[in-house]
Amino acid sequence: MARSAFQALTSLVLLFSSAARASQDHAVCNHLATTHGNETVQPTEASYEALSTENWSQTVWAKPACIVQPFSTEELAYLVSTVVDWNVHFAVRSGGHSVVPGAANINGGVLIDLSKFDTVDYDADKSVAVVGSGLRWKEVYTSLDPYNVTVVGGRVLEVGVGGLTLGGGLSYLADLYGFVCDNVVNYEVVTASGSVVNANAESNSDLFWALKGGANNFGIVTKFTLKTYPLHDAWGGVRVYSLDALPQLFDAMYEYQSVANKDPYANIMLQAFPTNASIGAILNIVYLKGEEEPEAFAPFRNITPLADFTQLQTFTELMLAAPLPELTRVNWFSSSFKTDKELFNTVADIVSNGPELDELTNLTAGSLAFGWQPISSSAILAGEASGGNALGLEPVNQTWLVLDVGWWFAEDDELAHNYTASMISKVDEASKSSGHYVDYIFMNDAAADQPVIESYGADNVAKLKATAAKYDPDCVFQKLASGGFKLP
Ligand SMILES: Cc1cc2nc3c(=O)[nH]c(=O)nc-3n(C[C@H](O)[C@H](O)[C@H](O)COP(=O)(O)OP(=O)(O)OC[C@H]3O[C@@H](n4cnc5c(N)ncnc54)[C@H](O)[C@@H]3O)c2cc1C
Ligand SMILES: *[C@@H]1O[C@H](CO)[C@@H](O)[C@H](O)[C@H]1NC(C)=O
Ligand SMILES: *[C@@H]1O[C@H](CO)[C@@H](O)[C@H](O)[C@H]1NC(C)=O
Ligand SMILES: *[C@@H]1O[C@H](CO)[C@@H](O)[C@H](O)[C@H]1NC(C)=O
Ligand SMILES: *[C@@H]1O[C@H](CO)[C@@H](O)[C@H](O)[C@H]1NC(C)=O
Ligand SMILES: *[C@@H]1O[C@H](CO)[C@@H](O)[C@H](O)[C@H]1NC(C)=O
Ligand SMILES: *[C@@H]1O[C@H](CO)[C@@H](O)[C@H](O)[C@H]1NC(C)=O
Ligand SMILES: CC(=O)N[C@H]1CO[C@H](CO)[C@@H](O)[C@@H]1O
Repeated sequence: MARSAFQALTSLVLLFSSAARASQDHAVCNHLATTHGNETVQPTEASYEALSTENWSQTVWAKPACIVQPFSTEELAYLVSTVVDWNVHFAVRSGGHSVVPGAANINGGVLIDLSKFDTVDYDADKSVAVVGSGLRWKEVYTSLDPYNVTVVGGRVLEVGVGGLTLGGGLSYLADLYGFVCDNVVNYEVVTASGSVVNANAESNSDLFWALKGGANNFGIVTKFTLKTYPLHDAWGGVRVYSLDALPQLFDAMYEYQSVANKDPYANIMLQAFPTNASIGAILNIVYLKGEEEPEAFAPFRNITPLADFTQLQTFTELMLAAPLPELTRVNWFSSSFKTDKELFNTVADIVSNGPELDELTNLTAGSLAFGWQPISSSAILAGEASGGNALGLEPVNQTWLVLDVGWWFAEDDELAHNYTASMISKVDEASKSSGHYVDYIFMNDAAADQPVIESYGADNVAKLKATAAKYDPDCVFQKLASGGFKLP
């Protein structure tokens, strides 16, 4: 009796507080619609539907109380202080390609859509470009192409600049210049108090370091100043193989990753679709010079592809050939490990023959792809040379494995998660037991429940927390913007 009365009371309180929250959400949205009508989209407006589902995976679609699209840093600063004053929950979105529910969209509350931060300003004298945080990489690269320069950025052109850069960022230029975050020289940030702060090596250097991998825990970045590098011509493209070629491809991969001096202009990413034999295995080959068939790719030469699309082209054209896959619901998981022949064989077996594959295939439109991403110690050393980042990586050669799972219906969300989580934990166990585990989970390829920031190491976590306490003393980016990879 007492127990059920207590339960009834708690649910009443919960009901009341969620009703109170909803009415607060509507009040702030009505206020913003009155004062900033041209930046505020209410659920009754025609563009709301498309904007609230402007995400790659349907698992992250949500229904915010309203969507705001500030068109300047000052407007964003005003908006943040308003939302904080009203104590309303919010989410921040750049390209919307995170697969983590709640990271870049929100049910109720305010969605801050950065798409109006969309300019690229190239400064040839300083060899930098100031890039708006709401852009996709396509606009960044095509704006810089006329000058024959590029930036260290994403590998698929539809993906957003903001999330990719704040998660560390893997680029085809990483072995040469470090990760995407290592090539940011200034962040313009709106903090929780509504102040505009520039974070770089000279001023606010603690925030500068924290943003290199620290995601949305410190403020909202409006513009990134990125180093530019001369680059125009490249060679490469994809080669397609049947799944039968996987053992040979893994042998070649091991050889490629263990040569004495890996050519930093050479990049490989192996993707395979063990649940979809008709797609098979795809090797993305990228050489950052206009030279055909460089020696770095020799280990792959004797494996006959079903199709070969490698050619001389511009670097942007090469990346344009990799479209955004059209999948309905998506999740992904990440694991990192050192280079070892036996471990490679074990992992290859888990991801291409594991019992989870049958289970996944039984889900409606269930499919699994794995991506094998070699990372050289030179990438980590280049990051250290440009001031270091929060990622906590040891300078060793390693592989960042990603498992991408796709399926159709919401009722299968949990099973898709569980089977793929089971595979990644087998990979983790194999690398741990053989002594080749790398304690780093790549945020941009990680599932919501993977402990990403914890993997940066205790010292880095302590520094990140101290920085958050300084720039966001009221924990707004932990409590009101609670989606995404948060500080532990
Ligand atoms: C097809 C495909 C290819 C990919 N290729 C690569 C790749 O080559 N390299 C790589 O590193 N990753 C890659 N990724 C992963 C990608 O980096 C992540 O999905 C990333 O989250 C995408 O960034 P976004 O801006 O589109 O995401 P969003 O979903 O908009 O944002 C992700 C997170 O970052 C936060 N955030 C975004 N912008 C800001 C900002 N300005 N200020 C504060 N917080 C912000 C959001 O709040 C959210 O929590 C790829 C993803 C896909 C789908
Ligand atoms: C919105 O209104 C403000 C103030 O009236 C104006 O300065 C701004 O240009 C408008 N923005 C858009 C996107 O129309
Ligand atoms: C860019 O490179 C191309 C091809 O190498 C060359 O024709 C063009 O003149 C260069 N443009 C600039 C602005 O340097
Ligand atoms: C990483 O591999 C390269 C060759 O690819 C080698 O020169 C280098 O010594 C290795 N680095 C470490 C730290 O083992
Ligand atoms: C997949 O579905 C088929 C048909 O329903 C069933 O016979 C089989 O046992 C299932 N496989 C797994 C691994 O659940
Ligand atoms: C992969 O196979 C699944 C069946 O398991 C199918 O539904 C899906 O469409 C295939 N994916 C692609 C990209 O062909
Ligand atoms: C998924 O795994 C969790 C945790 O192990 C478990 O509680 C849950 O029942 C599983 N879900 C399904 C649908 O199997
Ligand atoms: C507005 C928009 O781009 N929405 C897209 C969200 O993602 C789905 C699935 O890829 C697309 O069909 C929508 O067009």
